[in-house]
Amino acid sequence: MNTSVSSRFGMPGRRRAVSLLAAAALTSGALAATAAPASAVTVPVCATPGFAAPVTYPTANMVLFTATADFNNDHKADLATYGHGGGDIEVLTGNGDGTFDPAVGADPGMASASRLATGDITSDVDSSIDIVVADSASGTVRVLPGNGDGTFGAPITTPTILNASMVIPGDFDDDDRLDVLVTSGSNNNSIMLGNGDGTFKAPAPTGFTGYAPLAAVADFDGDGDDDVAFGDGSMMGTNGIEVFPSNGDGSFGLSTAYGAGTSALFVSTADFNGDHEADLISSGMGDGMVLLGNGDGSFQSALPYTGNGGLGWPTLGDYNGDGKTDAAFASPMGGSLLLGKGDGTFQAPVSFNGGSMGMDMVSGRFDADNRSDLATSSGLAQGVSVLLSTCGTSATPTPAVKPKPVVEPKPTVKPKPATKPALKWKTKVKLEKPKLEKAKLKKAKKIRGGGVK
Ligand SMILES: [Ca+2]
Ligand SMILES: [Ca+2]
Ligand SMILES: [Ca+2]
Ligand SMILES: [Ca+2]
Repeated sequence: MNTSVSSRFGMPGRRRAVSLLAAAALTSGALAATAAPASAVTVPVCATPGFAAPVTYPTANMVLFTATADFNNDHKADLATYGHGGGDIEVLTGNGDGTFDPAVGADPGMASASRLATGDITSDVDSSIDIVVADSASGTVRVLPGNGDGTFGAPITTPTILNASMVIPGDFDDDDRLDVLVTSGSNNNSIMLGNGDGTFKAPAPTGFTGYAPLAAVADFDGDGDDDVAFGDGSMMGTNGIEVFPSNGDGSFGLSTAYGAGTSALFVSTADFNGDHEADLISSGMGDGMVLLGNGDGSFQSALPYTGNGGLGWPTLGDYNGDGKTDAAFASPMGGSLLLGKGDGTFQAPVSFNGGSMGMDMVSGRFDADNRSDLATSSGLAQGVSVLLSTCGTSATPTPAVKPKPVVEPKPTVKPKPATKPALKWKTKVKLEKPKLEKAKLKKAKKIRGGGVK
């Protein structure tokens, strides 16, 4: 693994909180969960939002990175980890009640991976969720094709840029096949268009030559292809965020720069004000900023927030179930939860006990309530910790006892506003409900193709 700052902090791969086919989250990231519009959601008030004590599931490796998606097509979120020691990817199948089955190794050949990203990279072959990473040791983008049952086929590798530090899935040429943005600590951030079979075309530079540990991918201007936002890439930077509009062929137009405080090191995306337009959130050394998107590729002035724990990237979700996007931050000293007000600002940060937290954290719906939960690497320990969101009660499920299969709670269907399609953010949708990704993506594309915003 390279030893750049980004690697040490664990490059999040999430990106597009909303865009792409990623089931993660993006990578997660995306991530995470986009909250439904506050106005359309009626939910009980969460009196004292927080997290139950972390439950740690053993892994063979010392977990650096974690991802969540539904790898076995049972509509329950699963976990994947990568770390040192075991030297491979491990998968923990989720039971849908907040517990997970024991870790199973998936790719013993991994040499030095970036943060894990997920999505249906091999969409021409099947519809199951795959894992994609940047393997800096071999200089490749590495895809583990999911078999749809929690296992994976032989890795598919494609040569990539030097010092690749993270991959973020997106559809940059609007062909419904997942591509990847590959970021680097050596200023060669590039796009690799996906062939739909797990391989990619040769890297094409994005035009952003800064250090970009965590970039945001979403369709910021609503034209159907995914765009990219980079932080200024400097630990001490002052430049803010640069937004690159996609040309729809894997290349990008001229960027627009937005002021975003003193350190936009990490940039992620979600809808913070419920207007279904992708917004941006930055963080880094010190505090961060939210930039509300106008839906045409432009953004409003930065709204500051405090409470990221000093250095960390936001893990976005709806942790109190009020339909407004929140941000959680991990640090070795403990977690920090910022509840969204639904206007791009946050309530005062609330600390939570994350146990022995690493820097990498992902959000997902691990049990049957309407709130996002968290999974985090457990510092230097061999395991992944699951933190279920609570609302004043804290019944922590124990991993040892496997509950009988009861009637599986149906995933809550988020109400959609009648007047406006909410499907612009492909990735976000995928993160929470992988099974619906394709259909939603298609629908979103249709809507966008018709010029509706
Ligand atoms: Ca599953
Ligand atoms: Ca594509
Ligand atoms: Ca918005
Ligand atoms: Ca919330």
